[in-house]
Amino acid sequence: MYPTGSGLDTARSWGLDRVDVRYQAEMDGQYAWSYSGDGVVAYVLDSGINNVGDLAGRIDAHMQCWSADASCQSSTWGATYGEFDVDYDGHGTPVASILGGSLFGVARTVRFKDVQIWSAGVGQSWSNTNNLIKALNWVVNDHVGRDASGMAKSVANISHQYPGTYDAVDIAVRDAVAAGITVVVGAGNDGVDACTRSPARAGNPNMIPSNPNGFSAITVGATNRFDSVVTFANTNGEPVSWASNGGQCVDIFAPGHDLRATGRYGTQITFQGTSAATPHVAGLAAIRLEKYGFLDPAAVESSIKSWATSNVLTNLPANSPNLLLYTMQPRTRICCSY
Ligand SMILES: [Ca+2]
Ligand SMILES: [Ca+2]
Repeated sequence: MYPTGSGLDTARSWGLDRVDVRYQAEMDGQYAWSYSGDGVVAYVLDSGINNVGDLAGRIDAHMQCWSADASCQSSTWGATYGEFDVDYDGHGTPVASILGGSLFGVARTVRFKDVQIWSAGVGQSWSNTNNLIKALNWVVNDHVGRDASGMAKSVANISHQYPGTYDAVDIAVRDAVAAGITVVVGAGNDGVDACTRSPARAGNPNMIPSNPNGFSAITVGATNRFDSVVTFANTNGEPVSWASNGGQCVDIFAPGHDLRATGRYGTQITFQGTSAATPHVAGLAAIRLEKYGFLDPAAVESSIKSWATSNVLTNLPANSPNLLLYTMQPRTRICCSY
């Protein structure tokens, strides 16, 4: 039903067109991939994923983590909690679509688990860090439950930020990484140093409390179609009302401005922000996990960063890495007809 293995498709968003090549001049209007995230579970900690568009039939669990319950609750999409039980906000659906949708996604055969940390404004309070912590705890248990040896292939996408730093949030990220889950986090859209935000700062192992083993997330900033980091001063003829966070808690940049994805009603929408950049990287993490069978999160991160395109970005915030996501994977042909 969905493409597997390698493939080539019209790039329905400039971000897909950009990440499969090294340089602007090579953009050809297409997106090519040699792995699609087979066998990988993508946990999307967000406003929910609707079973629509290029995500239909791809979601294997639906967890509600925004109520006052001590732990996340399994629920039936659209039924258990009524209108709150779907992606009412319209954020999580395009995030998932960019990560792995069959039309707009980077990793087109990944399976999803929808871990809803807010809905229709419920639980989205900036002071409410408990939902994300509950969600990460559930993800760790589910990941371990899939393979007691800790070798399940898992990526968690968190396109969500709080307006300050919260030790408990970053410690929960640390514990998920320690369990073997590659955690990918948005840098945030405030135009500030990402080290002043949680969980964005968890991209830098030195910013996570009690972290002797140096675990960290992969924190992602956002670029536009001209390979400029999105800043308030950015021109290029495209208005911006937000700016990517930057600094030494950011690991890598990816397309995050004026993108296309499946929206909550199943139709194509425009979507942007570091929320949109992050799932591009999470998609590549899924591709890496398929390609190598299993990698621990540190190996996934180092492979993505060492394979990234260096020194093509402009308007880089101070102390940020000049690294742009590059997804194309060399693939050894297993058989004989060329
Ligand atoms: Ca391309
Ligand atoms: Ca990192």
